[in-house]
Amino acid sequence: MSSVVPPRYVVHRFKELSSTNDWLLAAARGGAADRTVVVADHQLRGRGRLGRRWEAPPGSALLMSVLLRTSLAANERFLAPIALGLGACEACQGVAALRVGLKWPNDLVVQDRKLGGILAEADGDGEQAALVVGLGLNLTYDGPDGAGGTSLRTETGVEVDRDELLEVVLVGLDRHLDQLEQPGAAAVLLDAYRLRLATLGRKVDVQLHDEVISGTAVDVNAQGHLLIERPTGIAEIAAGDVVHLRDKGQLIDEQPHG
Ligand code: BT5
Repeated sequence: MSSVVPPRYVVHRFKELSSTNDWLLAAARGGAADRTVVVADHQLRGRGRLGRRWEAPPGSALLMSVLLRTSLAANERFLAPIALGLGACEACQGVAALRVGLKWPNDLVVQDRKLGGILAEADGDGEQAALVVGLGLNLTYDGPDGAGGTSLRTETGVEVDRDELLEVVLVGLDRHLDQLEQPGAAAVLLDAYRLRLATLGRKVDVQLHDEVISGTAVDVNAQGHLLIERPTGIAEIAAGDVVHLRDKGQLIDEQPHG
């Protein structure tokens, strides 16, 4: 099969790495170019957010990171993982005919089952900052017991070709990043993000480091922050772990009056 990967991507492939994000952050410090990509069959220390682990047996997932030397201003860098998240959702639709949503900020979900996750990290700050955005997308492994995960195979019964999926993800990412160079493009990308965001309209608990905010997720603002409607007003969440609550379950749990 001939490759459709946009030519400016240079893809490095490994059987085993500590973590694709770690490898690429080190490569960035060594001067690696914009759109360098790394893919691994297996990670020994795959990382999630907040020091958590990302698990996947060898060959069971698309594990990749992309280096972006972006001209995005510091307050617009949150758009890079959104561009990757959208590209990944669209790739699942294109390659596996599966509708995948996003859980704020960037989890890939089918219904509420976690299909994939994104970890964005910066090396340095200011204009020279290199952004590394990593994606773990389950092909045949449903995630660790009890984590509520799923895989493309579980959802579709089909084993997707990892390299084909990688190519389509990169093409989609490229398209969204190119769009971002147009004036007013952030608003367009954010609209596409809102349409994918399974969190909007849901009752949620958001775990912050010292409290839980409960309410209905109503929007994301221009900074990508989640807006939660509560009886006391709107809470704006910059970072936190969202749990989608089951609306039906909540109704059943309600105590009858009187
Ligand atoms: C994330 O973290 O969802 C971001 C994961 C990013 C992983 C990619 S893989 C390529 C690149 N290189 C890296 O080292 N990392 C990135 P978080 O929201 O913190 O979710 C982590 C939690 O998800 C864990 O605590 C588990 O409960 C659960 N989990 C772990 N592995 C999973 C899997 N394969 N599928 C579903 N859930 C998983």
